[in-house]
Amino acid sequence: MNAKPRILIARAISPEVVERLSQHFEVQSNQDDVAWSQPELIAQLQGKDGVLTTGSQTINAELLAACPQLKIVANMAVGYNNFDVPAMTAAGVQGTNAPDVLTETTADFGFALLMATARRITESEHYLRAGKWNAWRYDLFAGTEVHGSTLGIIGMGRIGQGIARRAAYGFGMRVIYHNRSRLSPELEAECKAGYVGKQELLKTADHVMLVLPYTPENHHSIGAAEIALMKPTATLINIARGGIVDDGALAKALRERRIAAAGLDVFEGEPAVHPDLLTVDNVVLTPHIASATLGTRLAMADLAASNLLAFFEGRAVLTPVNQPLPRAA
Ligand code: 8YV
Repeated sequence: MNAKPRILIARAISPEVVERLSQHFEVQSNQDDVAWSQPELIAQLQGKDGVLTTGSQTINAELLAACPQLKIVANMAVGYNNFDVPAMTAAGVQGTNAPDVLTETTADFGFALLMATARRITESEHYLRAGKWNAWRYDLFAGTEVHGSTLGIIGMGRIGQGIARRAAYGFGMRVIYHNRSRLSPELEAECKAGYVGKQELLKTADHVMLVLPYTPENHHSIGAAEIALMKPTATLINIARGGIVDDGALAKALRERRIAAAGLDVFEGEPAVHPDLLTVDNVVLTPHIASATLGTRLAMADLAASNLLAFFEGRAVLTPVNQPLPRAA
């Protein structure tokens, strides 16, 4: 009988999925809180046939060249900007992501962050905990209206559509969106969302929600010039990827009250956070937890595991991001 394929689990995941994988593969698992550096990951990948990893671990040509036995990288994330897809394809390495299973949970969080930001929930809690609350005032932590306002969504994939439905049906919001391609008329009608140009969206929306994938082309695509287009009463929510927003320019705009507030779950260079963001009051900051319910994280890991199983059983992977060329022997 052939030896079992050797799999590396690069970040701590739900124990049930480690157990499932262990029944089929020889598994080595990083259950530490700390992510491996790139040289550490390369060292750990020696002799491994596959790896289950997260969106924060870079898979590039250098790593692929240093890990000739590697055949598949299963990302436990819908976003895969951590992959150099052409390099993986050329190297004959299959890439997979984990879409769909996190859509509704992530859309819930986008809305939670919008509510917390517009209604100043964390800022007012800090005030209360600091013992500063001594009287009712008509304008104490007066926020921005959510119901009936206009939500602008940039990036109208599955998660963006989930947010649009929540906004339109749950909160009676007017929804406008901008995306690389327009939705079908049927989907626009179902999401009650109207397509607009990016500039019009930034000028018109009361709340701007970023849900687009990161690409080198949209690096800092929300910077000082774009923020200047927004209403001074507007809020900006980023649940997409760090790097899409110029965090330094945003911190400056928030400090100068050029926009009312921001809610950020993702940061350029995370887990580091731009120091200027830590010193402004009108921003809600969360540590990349939009998909973080145990059920959803289990489903994401399970889908990554299913991709590994399918691959090594010679079946089609469930959620491929490339069609690799044959790997050189
Ligand atoms: C992940 C995410 O938690 O799915 C994504 O793209 O950003 C998150 O759900 C994160 O990338 C770790 O894999």
